[in-house]
Amino acid sequence: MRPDPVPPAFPTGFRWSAATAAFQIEGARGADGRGRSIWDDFVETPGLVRDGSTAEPGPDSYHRAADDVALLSELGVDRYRFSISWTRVRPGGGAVNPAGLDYYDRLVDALLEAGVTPFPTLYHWDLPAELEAEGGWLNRDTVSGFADYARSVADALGDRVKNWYTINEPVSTSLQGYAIGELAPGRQLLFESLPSVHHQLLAHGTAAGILHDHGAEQVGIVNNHTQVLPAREEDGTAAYLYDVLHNRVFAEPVLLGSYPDLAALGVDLPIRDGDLETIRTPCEFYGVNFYNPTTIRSAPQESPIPFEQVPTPGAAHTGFGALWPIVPGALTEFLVDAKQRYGDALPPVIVGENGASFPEPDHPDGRIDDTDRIAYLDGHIRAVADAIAQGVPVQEYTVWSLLDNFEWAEGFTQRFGLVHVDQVTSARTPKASYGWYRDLIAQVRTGAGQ
Ligand code: GBH
Repeated sequence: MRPDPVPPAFPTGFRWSAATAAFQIEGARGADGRGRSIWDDFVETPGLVRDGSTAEPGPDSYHRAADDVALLSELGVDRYRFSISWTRVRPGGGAVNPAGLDYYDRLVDALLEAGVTPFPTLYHWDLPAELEAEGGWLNRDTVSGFADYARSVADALGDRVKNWYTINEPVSTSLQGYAIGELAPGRQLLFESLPSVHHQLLAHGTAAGILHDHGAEQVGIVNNHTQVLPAREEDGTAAYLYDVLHNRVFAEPVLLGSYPDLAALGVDLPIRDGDLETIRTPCEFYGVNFYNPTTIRSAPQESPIPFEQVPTPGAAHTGFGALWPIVPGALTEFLVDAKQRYGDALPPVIVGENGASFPEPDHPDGRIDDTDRIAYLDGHIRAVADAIAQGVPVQEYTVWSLLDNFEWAEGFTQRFGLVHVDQVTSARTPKASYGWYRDLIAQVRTGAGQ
């Protein structure tokens, strides 16, 4: 079904963006003295990545950044969300590697030249492997390592880059990386993983202070959020716990300066005096990555965790499978609920990622008419407009992703791009959704304020 031809209404000044992340697009892992990250270890461990791929070359954006900038410019986005690789800038978490900074220095200049505002993320999951060997995000020392890294990036780019995301989706790192092992570093610590939550949030607050000291105008964390739905009436407790662990543990220290009550889980976080003040450092926006609602039921007695995820009844799903339902209204409801819950403690919201994968050929002959992606994006963009109409201060919307890229444990099997990428030749071919998004941005801009 083609979307409604009447474009949604957005306030004047609403911003549009598209996103990528370093490990997912750069390739060129041997270039410039880049160190090893936990993702290099993960992709080299047989059986962990679905198609056995290693992220190389993928889009090869390390060598093709000019192509990416041209695509962004033609798309007409206000900003580009990309991430900076800690292992290029400070290999091993050690001394600054100027050659590693050069790539980002050139990318920033090229974006500014093209009229696209650079909006980098400091941490999108590529922790130096040497730091993981010392405990990674379970170890409080990683916070000071991150502060040093943030300082060196701000020193090098802060004259031109004024807008920053600190940490991407700490929930994915804690739950999938440290608790159940689906993502790097592949640990299976269940509730013992929780110190990684506190240390990532502390790293966010510490870096936010450093970036502000370097003249940053807009800084924020970007959390992955979901609307949690109980499968049956008797699943209320399981759904409540999942909401605490997936959403509230990450939102409330940042917005309110306190953690939700974790007593029911029997865990203690390694909080020291002053930590919560650091985590609550005032920020100019709150980043929300949103993909789908999550339906939860209580797990069988023998399970080590008290909940499990099940398909959302009645919902179609993306190419990622039954646990990735398509329910655009869930985004409106999540945003309205967050505004009700947090009131004035919620700063302007930036949707930092939203998008979907669908099965598409590796080597298309001709154009990819990705009507299912267009419908998904159209529905979620209208859901954002609805939330704004209900009083939620959303300022910006970002498509995940500009490019087909390396989808972590799913390797190259999931395509999220507005632009198709041949994973062998790295050739870029805009899909129908690219032209659709370009036209939507232009129409909304023309119609804004009317
Ligand atoms: C975001 O994660 C990420 O920020 C981004 O890098 C990613 O490409 C994008 O979404 C699309 O997934 O089946 O073991 O591979 C959103 C949360 C975490 C959901 C990983 C899918 C897959 C786990 N995602 N998860 S696995």
